[in-house]
Amino acid sequence: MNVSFYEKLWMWASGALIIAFVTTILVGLAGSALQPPSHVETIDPTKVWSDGRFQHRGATLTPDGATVVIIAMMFAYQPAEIHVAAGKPVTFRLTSADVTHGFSIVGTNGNTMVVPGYISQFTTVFHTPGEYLVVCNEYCGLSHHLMSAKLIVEGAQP
Ligand SMILES: [Cu+2]
Repeated sequence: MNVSFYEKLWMWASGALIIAFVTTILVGLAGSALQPPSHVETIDPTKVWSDGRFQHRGATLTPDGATVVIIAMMFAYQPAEIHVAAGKPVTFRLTSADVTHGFSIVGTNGNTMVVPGYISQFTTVFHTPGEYLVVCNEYCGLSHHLMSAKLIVEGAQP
C-alpha cells in the first residue's frame, strides 16, 4: 500500500498532538498533586434548619479571622449580608436546603458548589476592603438569576 508523504505527515502530526495532550494532562495531575477531597462532611438535607452546625448562621469573628455559616436555598442565601474583616482568613461553611446551588464571590477566588447533603467548606483571605457581590453560579430554578448576597469586607481595625 502506498501512502503519500503528506498523508503520513498528517498521521504523525495527529499522533504527536494526542501524545502532547495526554502528557499535558498527566503532568498537570502530577504537578498539582491532585488528591480526593480531604474534607467530606455530610448533613441530612431535610434537617439543615435544625442541625446544630447551621443554627448560628452568619459570621463569627475571632481574633484570628472568621467562620461564616450560610444556608443556600431557592432563591436566596441565609443570611444575605455578611461582614468580615480584611486581611484575615475567613472560613465559609455552606450547605443547601433544597437543590444544588453555587456560591461565587465575584472578583475573588471564593467559589464553591453547594450540594444538598454535603457541607462545602473553603478558606480564603480578602485583602481589599469593600462590598462584594455573591452570586449563585449553578442554575437552580426559575428565579436563579435573583439569587445573590452581599459580602462586606471591612478594613483592618487600627
Ligand atoms: Cu441557586
